[in-house]
Formats: sequence, C-alpha cells, structure tokens
Amino acid sequence: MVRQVIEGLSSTPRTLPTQYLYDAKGSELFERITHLPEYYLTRTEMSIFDDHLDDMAAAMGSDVWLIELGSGAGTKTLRLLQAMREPAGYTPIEISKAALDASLDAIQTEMPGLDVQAVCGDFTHDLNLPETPGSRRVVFFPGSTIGNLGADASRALLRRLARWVGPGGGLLIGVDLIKSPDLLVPAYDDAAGITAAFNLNLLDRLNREAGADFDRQLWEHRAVWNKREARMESYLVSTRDQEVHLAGRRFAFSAGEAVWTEQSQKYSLASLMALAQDFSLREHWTDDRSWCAMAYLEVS
Ligand code: AVJ
Repeated sequence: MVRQVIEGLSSTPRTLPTQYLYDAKGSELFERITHLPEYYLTRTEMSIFDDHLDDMAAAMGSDVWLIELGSGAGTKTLRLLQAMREPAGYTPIEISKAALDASLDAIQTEMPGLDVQAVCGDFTHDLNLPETPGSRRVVFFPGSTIGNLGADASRALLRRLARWVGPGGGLLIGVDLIKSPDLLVPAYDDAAGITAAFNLNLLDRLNREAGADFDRQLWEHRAVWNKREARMESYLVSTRDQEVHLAGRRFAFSAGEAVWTEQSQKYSLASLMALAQDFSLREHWTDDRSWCAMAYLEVS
C-alpha cells in the first residue's frame, strides 16, 4: 500500500489507488450509495435482472459452472442460480473473507445441493480456479465493476477471463451505458454527501494503514464527466497549500490541486466489445431508459 501510494502521489497527474476505497467503512458507505436517489446504477441493473432473468439463464444454457467476480453480498447471484437449469456449480471470488463467508451461508441455506467452491482472492490477479470437469464455465461480472479499471487493465482482465472459461465458455457482464452528464454527475456527487464521504474515507484509511497524515478537513470531493474518455472521474481536491507526510517523504499540494482517486467508465455495446476481443456478443438486455446493460458474451 505504501509503495502504491508513493508511486501515485509521485506521478502526473497525481493519483491514489482506487481499490483502497473499500475498507469496512468504505464498503458500508458504498452500500449506502447504492440506495441514493441519484445513484441509478444498482437499481437499474436490478430492474434488468427482474425483467430478463429467465432470458439470461436460457442464453447461458445448461450444465454451467458459474464463476462470480467480486461476489460481495451476492443477492443477484442467488436469483440467477435459481433461474439457471441445474447449475453444475458455483465459484464466488471475493477479496473480503467476511463478505465471502456471509454470501456462502446464504447460498448454502437456499441451495443446499449446489456444489460451491469459493476462492478468496483478488480477481485482477491470476488465481487458481477449482476444476470443473465436464461443465461449461460462465463468469458473472455485474455492477459495472469493470468500469473502475482503465482500458489496458480491462482488456487484460477480459483476456484472462476468456482463458478461464475457454472456447464455448461465457461471460455475463453488467455495464453502465453512456448517458447525459446531468444524470452522471449527481450520481457521483450526491446531495447528501455520501459519495464525498466515501472518497474522503480513503484519506482516513491511508492515515491508519500507511502512516500518512492527511487532514481530511483540507480536502474536497469532486466528480467530473470526461466526455472524450466517456468516464466519470472522482478527485480529492486540496482546499489550500499544504504538505502531507508518508513513510519519511513529504508531498506538497497547492490550493486547488486535484488527486485522481477513481474512474467509472461508461460504455456502448461497441466500446465494450472493442475491449472484449476474445468474445462475441450473443445477447444483451437493457432497462426501458437504456441506462445500463447486461451482455452475454461467449468465447468464439
Ligand atoms: C462499484 C465501481 C460500479 O463506479 O459506479 C460509486 C463505485 N464510486 N460511486 C461506480 C462508485 C462512487 C461504482 N462501482
């Protein structure tokens, strides 16, 4: 963490590593974000799920071993598994042991006969997956989580997923579609300030876990729509000239200087498929306002 933070603060423009937004407090704040009136994404994806669950299960076919990336609480997954025709098994991959254990409890209670082989780990790194002999693998990757990765990292992840599932294997992926900044900006800068608290929480974590001395009173959350790159960008902006210390180093910030903490890529089906070169688009589903999409891809 210290090495990554030093690297980020030494680069131009300055960045802080996005993945550290999700400590216990950050995960709790993100959960609150998903209920905000401005944050349409979770609700909209759930409505696509409600309307097209059976179509998704049918597109995936039978004898499927479902692998889920960042399974979290796994509410969508249970419904998907129940709609699938005799799933061969289920592998949730989740970095948080606590979240993994909680979701396993729920799945085992609801579907006691299901073969579940969990993996606690970081899906952006190569992982050892359980053997799934005789069944087709389909990766489930909802929530536009892929949007937090840059183009290179997205391409690399999608290439690795294609290798994981192999020829004939699938990917059911949820993405947030390009829409008006009038909807996007408030979704990432809500009136109640929950997203600001989520972003600023990163500084508390770096103080606690990396020995930094950020004063969160001297930083402000900012959300910007980058039209050219089709992504929302979140920043922490220094409200005055100041110095921050970390691991024996000193970082000077000027008033108004922005540190980039998160990107949330927005997609068209074409831009998604341009990243997913090893896959072909089989089917996709959207909500009635076309704000989000679930796409089913297969390795050709
Ligand atoms: C969980 C990555 C999909 O980018 O929309 C929400 C995270 N950050 N509000 C997103 C997030 C600020 C979220 N993802």
